[in-house]
Amino acid sequence: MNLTKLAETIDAAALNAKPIKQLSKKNKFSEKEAYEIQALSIKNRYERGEKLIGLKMGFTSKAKMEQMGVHDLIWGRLTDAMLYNDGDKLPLNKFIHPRAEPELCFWIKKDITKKLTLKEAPDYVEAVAPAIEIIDSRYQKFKFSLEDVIADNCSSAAFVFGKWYRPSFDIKDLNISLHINKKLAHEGSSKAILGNPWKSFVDATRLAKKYKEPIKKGMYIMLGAATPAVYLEKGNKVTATVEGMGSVSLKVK
Ligand code: OOG
Ligand code: MG
Repeated sequence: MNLTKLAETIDAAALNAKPIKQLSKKNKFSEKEAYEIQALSIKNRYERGEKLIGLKMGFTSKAKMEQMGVHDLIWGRLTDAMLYNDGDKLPLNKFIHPRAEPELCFWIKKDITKKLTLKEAPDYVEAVAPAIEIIDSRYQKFKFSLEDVIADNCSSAAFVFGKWYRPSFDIKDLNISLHINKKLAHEGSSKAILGNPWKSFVDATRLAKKYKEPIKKGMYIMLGAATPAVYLEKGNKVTATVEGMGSVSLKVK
């Protein structure tokens, strides 16, 4: 099996916003190989000039695992081309079938070279913000195996964050909600993220070490959704609100 070829297939699907069949239907590859496919496909983005600016955690909540029928933590890469500003327009034609999820985002204060403990973690975080992640599986019908979604950079497509707060802001049990055009789509608690969102960050440092993708100063870490994701349609205004942290939004055009 040619991992480079699979990486090219998935990269082209993302670039052209054209869905493909699940890679795993015709190719058997392991979780380790799936991460190799992910790294190879992101290499194509770097070659087009994109820069790595962060990492994202996925399936850190039961709500998400149940919605997608998988049961393991995953991580993916965020590039500068995926970053939007609060209030920006999100061009639907760049995506296949985008979904939004409310999240928390960390901004990294200094390079991390080891797996951190929960106690050490706050020292490495400059700030925390409410955020929206736009996921867009490159697979038809948004259906995949765990290996498929890892190879597909964990559906990463876009992200946006709101105002920054000090890392001492207690984020362990905050109401997190997602509105579409002012109508509540989902709400939950930040507790849904592994019982404590800081644990998601600790896991990110473990995985960054394991897969040799160090978390550096200035990077963004998306900690994973606290609620299921919602499909977006033209004209939607999608807003994520985190208790005590205000809101962040995108307009789908
Ligand atoms: C995979 C990405 C999951 C999260 O926050 O749990 C994720 C998917 O659902 O397509 O980003
Ligand atoms: Mg997410």
